[in-house]
Amino acid sequence: GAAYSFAAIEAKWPAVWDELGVFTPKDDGSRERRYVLDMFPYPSGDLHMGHAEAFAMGDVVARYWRLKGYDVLHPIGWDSFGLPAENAAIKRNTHPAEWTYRNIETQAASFKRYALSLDWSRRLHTSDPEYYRWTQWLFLRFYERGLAYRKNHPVNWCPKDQTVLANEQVVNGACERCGTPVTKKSLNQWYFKITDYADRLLEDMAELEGHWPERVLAMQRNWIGRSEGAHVRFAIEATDARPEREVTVFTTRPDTLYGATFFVVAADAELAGEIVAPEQAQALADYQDRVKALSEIERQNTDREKTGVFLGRYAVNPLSGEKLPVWAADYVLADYGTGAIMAVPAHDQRDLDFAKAFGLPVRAVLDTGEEDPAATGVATSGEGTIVNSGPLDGLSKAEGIAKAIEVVEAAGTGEGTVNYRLRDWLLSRQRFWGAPIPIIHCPACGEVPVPDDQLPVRLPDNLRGEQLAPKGTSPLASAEDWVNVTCPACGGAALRDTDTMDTFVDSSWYYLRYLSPDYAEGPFDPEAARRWMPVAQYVGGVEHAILHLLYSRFFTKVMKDMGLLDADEPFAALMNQGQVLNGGKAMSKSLGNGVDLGEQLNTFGVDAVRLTMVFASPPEDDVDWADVSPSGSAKFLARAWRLGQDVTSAPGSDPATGDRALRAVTHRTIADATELLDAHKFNVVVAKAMELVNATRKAIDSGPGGADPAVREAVETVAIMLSLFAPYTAEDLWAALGHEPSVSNASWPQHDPSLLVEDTVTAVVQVQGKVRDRLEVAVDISEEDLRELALASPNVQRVLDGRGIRTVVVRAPKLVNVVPA
Ligand code: ANZ
Ligand code: ZN
Repeated sequence: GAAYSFAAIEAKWPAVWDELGVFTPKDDGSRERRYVLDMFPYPSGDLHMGHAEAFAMGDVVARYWRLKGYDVLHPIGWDSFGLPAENAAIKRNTHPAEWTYRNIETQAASFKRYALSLDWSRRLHTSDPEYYRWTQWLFLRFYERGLAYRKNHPVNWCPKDQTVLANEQVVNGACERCGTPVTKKSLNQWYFKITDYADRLLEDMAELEGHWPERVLAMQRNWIGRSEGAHVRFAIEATDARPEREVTVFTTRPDTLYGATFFVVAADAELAGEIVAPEQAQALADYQDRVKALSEIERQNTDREKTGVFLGRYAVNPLSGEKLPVWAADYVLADYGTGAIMAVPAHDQRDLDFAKAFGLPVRAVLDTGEEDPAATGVATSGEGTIVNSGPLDGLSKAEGIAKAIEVVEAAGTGEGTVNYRLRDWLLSRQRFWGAPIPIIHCPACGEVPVPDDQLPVRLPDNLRGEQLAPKGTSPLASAEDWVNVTCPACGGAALRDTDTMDTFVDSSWYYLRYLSPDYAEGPFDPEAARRWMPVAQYVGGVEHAILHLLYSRFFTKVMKDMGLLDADEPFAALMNQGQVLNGGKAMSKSLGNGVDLGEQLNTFGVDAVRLTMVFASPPEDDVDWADVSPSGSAKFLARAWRLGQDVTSAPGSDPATGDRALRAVTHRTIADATELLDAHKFNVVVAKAMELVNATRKAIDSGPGGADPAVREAVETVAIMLSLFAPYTAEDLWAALGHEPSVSNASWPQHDPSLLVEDTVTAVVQVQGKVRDRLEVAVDISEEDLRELALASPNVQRVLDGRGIRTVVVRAPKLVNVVPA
């Protein structure tokens, strides 16, 4: 027969799929809807091995659900704003759009070749004015709700990229993108008030439990960082030079109030300069200079020796009346809690290290039975009984916390509170290639929103090359005819805001735009959202465990509050695919271990690469390309494809009349594969398909033969299973079986439970302990019958070679041992 050629079948099918529109959802309510989404790509060059893995996994889910009878939505688009396009444009003296849209075309062609079951009609790019018009519209709705605001604040600044960074974009003190140590700079910036949603972001995670990877939920929980505790107000005693001043601390351990022996404010908080005694002002200024010179990396190092400076003032403990020296130190963070703490060295290690460094007293107030922290240098934090603490004495830690809150509340010097680590989302960027912030600054009216009917605020298209280079202010400021506008409120001369939005704003709502990509009345049609949301399966890398997912969850909740959405959560289930490594290491230019996806596809074919990705490991595990065998996958696919050449029964022939043993294998495979797919063990499904191919080949060559309807049933099952991982081969096999395209229109087979009952068993026949034959026998065979069958075996007769028999041991139904005379 014909030979298997991946090139020939890759050329044949895409046009057919396009024409049939098999991957466009019906959206008519005839089937239950399911939305499958892969995190959309950033257009940096062509697709790479990582895309190949992630998208192969998402496609298994989409195709499986389609076969199961769901109406599946599986769209694609591009996250096409961002720095790399701008840097490329500066280097090549072009506009970022050129690089961006050229790369998008390259990736789109590769995606099509890769044969993902995508609905291309919904394609979007976040840098299209038709898209960012709605990003701006959403910004304005957030602004109206008080959820977008501007403030002057020290922000993370990347000196290399010359732009601010969100906390989330600072990794170990360095710019996530370029690795340059991040510094602080005070700037007027736009923020989204995500902190208003901290509680809901936390609470609604209960819905995601069991459907999202546990470690992602843990990272989100940790990022939101909810701490229960108290605000306690301390009076900083008046001096001749300074008036009394009240300073609030945040503590999770109000039970230790009597153990506070000193007081610390963040060295870089304005408060330090406001309260410092005049004679200590110079010492503080010197210390602040030292702190500023440190990189974030150094500051975050917890092992670093504690440093600080005494401010010449005393804080009064509101419960004990004790006077505590006030210090400024850099281990207290300006933007956590209130930026000031009561230091309890006996029970907090950081405070103890500081007390040791500066000879400050240590007083234990919780007797935990452990050794004295003053002596050991180890703070005690276990359970115990409160001591040395007036009204709290004798209580447990938990009782003490409750009681201390009661006491400070009664005294009017504090209250129980909840503190979050989560900060508001800094969204403005001093860069060009992003959605302009739709605000006009008017000398008379202040901030004026751009009216909805003037959206989008388009990026100017006359800036290019060097004009886009970062100068610390947005390049948009230099586009004078763009910046200068009339105020929509008073008609006077005004200026556009020249910042653009963080690209995480674009990606916080793209999953909704897919639902009605041409909708003109809003960002999406609320009716379409009602039909499709939430996303039933989201697929993407764990590098988005915090930022993108948290922001999208926040956007969803705000849109729900706006009445646009019913869903509380955007992504009902999440799958994180592993990385593709080479030689056990992530692929990188410096290691020179990169593998080019295009070359792999040219050498082995799309199906073999996809199958290899899926077969290598469960989706969430890494794949080491040095350990896998795409050529082995290609051989398997050829073997599967050849089955189609040998089936001679007609489509529709009744499998019930076919070979029962093969049917048992087929139906066992179907039953197992269904369970494995539901559990996302795609790699084992591939192994099952391989076993079925082997059993079928055996049935054709040395069993009932290619005309048996059970063989057709087995090969049809192979085609349907393969369509999840190897769509070209599967489609061709399906056609060889005499079916109309497409195999994607087939139904996922149902197993027949009666065929799974194992009513035969293999009996081993030994002569003098050596295996001489294996017999398929009924499970309930009698000892007599089994004995007779064994002795009749030609193999046994040959070995006996005419000798008589001493005894025959029979253990029905599995074993017979013949002992010759
Ligand atoms: C007194 C105390 C006694 C504390 C004790 C802890 C143990 P989490 O759980 O992370 O919320 N703290 C408060 N604000 C701070 C800041 N801006 N910079 C550094 N540390 C700060 O931690 C809350 C605890 O961290 C607070 O409770 C405070 O120290 C410290 F035995 O207050 B504690
Ligand atoms: Zn005005």
